[in-house]
Amino acid sequence: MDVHERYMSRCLQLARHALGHAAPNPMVGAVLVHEGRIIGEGWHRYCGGAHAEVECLGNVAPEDRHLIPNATLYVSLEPCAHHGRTPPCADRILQEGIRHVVVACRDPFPLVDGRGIDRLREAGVQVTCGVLESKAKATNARFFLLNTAPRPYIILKWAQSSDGMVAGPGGKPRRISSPSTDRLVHLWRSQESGIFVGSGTAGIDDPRLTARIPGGRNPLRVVVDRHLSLPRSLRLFDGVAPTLVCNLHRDGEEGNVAYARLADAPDLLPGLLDILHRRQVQSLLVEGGVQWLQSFLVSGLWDEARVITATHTRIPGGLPAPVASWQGGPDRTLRSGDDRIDFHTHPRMYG
Ligand code: AOF
Ligand code: ZN
Repeated sequence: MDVHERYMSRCLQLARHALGHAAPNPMVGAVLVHEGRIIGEGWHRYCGGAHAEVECLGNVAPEDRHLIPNATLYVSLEPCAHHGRTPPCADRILQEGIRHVVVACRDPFPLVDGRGIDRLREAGVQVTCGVLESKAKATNARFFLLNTAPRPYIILKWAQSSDGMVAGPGGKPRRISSPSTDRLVHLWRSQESGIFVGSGTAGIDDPRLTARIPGGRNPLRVVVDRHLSLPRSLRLFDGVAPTLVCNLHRDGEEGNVAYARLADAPDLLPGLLDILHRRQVQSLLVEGGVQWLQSFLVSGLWDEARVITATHTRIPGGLPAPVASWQGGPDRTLRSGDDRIDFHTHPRMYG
């Protein structure tokens, strides 16, 4: 790893602090280096907050401020050039008199898309691009997808017994994963913008779909309920977190339950993803049921799958897990209590 890569790696580490907080914005980190010493660091903490560059510059100690024009600014995404919720970072960089900026990757957001880099170069700033580019893109896979594809980043998740069952006979709910895995799943929930279940799972399991860990941010709860037949007594409607009911009949809002109308089609998945994309839902954790998971898998509309296998539990005669052809083993495996968690990435992501 060369010097540029080392500082960029730090930028990415800072950026990841914002997982679950920056969406639909990207996660971005910035580091300011003067003669081998970091004099400022920062990251974009939440959507609507200051951008990473501004955070970083704001964290430079008063006695180091005079060093800024001779320092190199590292940032994991191209500095913006537009007036959004905050003023353009490219302008701020010029005001500070910085002469060298190292960027990991271009910002695909249509209002930026190269303009930040151009503005800096036109003003005589040396801009080095592409340092740890693929790592930076992978870190912001959700943001890149939001700006380049008409759907959210999709993570499939299910828990199965060692003999491949996700529920008891007849679909009767069963606790399958270990308590430590359950806490991890709550962390995963807090990291994504939306969480999805079909109406069968909503009705039978009556899940809360909230992130019950300290400081956990609740995702938008999304359910498909074609004919609005789910009872209001379900926890999904408890008002604790916002819920979106995709259905065939109506649009509208009641408290923090929103309704979005789906076009009636044999396959509701494209319409569902379109609604979520239009609402800027950057990522979706799909928790069930089996039929929906299968339909995401069959259509290839997924980016990651996290499969929890309870290695000591068997459920004879249970409800079989989705059938997946992974094209190779998992990219990562984790042990959690009595469980094994296999992480699969869609083959397209390696491209
Ligand atoms: C940067 N540094 O740290 C981030 C950037 O609504 P706003 O003003 O927050 O702008 C959001 C857009 O700005 C977002 O879509 C992306 O293009 C860029 N994010 N840019 O220079 C940052 N978070
Ligand atoms: Zn910016």
